[in-house]
Amino acid sequence: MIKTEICELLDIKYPIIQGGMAWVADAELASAVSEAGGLGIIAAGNAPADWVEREIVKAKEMTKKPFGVNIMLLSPFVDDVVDVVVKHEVKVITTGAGSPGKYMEKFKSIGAKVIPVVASVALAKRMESAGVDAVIAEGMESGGHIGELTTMALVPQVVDAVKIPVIAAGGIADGRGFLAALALGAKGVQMGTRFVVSDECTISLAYKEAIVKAKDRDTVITGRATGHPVRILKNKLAREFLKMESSGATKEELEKFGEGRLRLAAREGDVVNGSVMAGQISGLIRDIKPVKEIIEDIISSAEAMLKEINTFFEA
Ligand code: TUI
Repeated sequence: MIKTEICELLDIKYPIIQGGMAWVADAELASAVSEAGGLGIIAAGNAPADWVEREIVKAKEMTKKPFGVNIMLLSPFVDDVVDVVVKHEVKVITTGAGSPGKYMEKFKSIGAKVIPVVASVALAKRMESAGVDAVIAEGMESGGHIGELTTMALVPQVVDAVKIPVIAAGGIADGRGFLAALALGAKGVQMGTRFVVSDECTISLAYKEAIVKAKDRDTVITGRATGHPVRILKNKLAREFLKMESSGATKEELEKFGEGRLRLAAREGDVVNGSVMAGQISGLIRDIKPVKEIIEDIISSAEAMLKEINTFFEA
């Protein structure tokens, strides 16, 4: 049985956390992941605080197990979202796209476990000093807003730089990736794209099918010019966006062009003109299946691999 200190810290069976994906990670997906023994996460994204509050209330009805909320720090509603998670005493708070430093006191006042996503050693160290409980080291294989380092390079460097547990994210979707993350010194994994392609994920079927169809080189990084690089699947929107970037469009023009595109793909199923955020591991994902099966397959194949590895030493 694979157990790490993350299981104890978060009161979960398996050290598997679901990524906090805007427009994707709602109460339904989060409660399914928590029920299956991982940690489900509701993503606040750019949503107003009343939406986040409704999802928290729903998730509490759907599972008695712990779940978390991801706060996207670039959101215009971030202050109100922080107040909502504090009001509902959410057990685990993950953050993305910035530093949660100024909210730490509020989070700690409710005894929440705070786990920021970091994309560098420097931020990981700063977060450790600020008193967070763990960090998620997210490589640029991930979908959505990304940093510059790969998971393979980032995770061991963060592991060596901090004493708190490190969770690996980016490019992980099966038992091999899970075990590789543990070999790098991580105490758990966070997966996004794999959970998008699950039965319980409520986004459009077209979005899930686009990931299933994707091959290894079918993602691209847009938005480098705006200072917010974002990995998405190649489509008409990606081509148009990159063309605008290379012809010198302003940050404002690009931001305006990108507005509402994730919602368009995720909720309306327009995977041609919408932004289909997904990680490089999309090419490995071939089937839409229940969350419980995703998690149990990862654990059982990791355990089988460990047994096999042991036989190498006995020979
Ligand atoms: O946040 C994510 N992934 C996301 S957020 C998002 S919504 C969005 N859409 C367009 C533009 C911007 C956001 C879609 N996907 N992952 C966690 C993550 N955090 N990845 C990278 C970072 C990060 C980057 C820089 C965290 C901190 C940071 O610097 C903060 C500092 O103060 O040094």
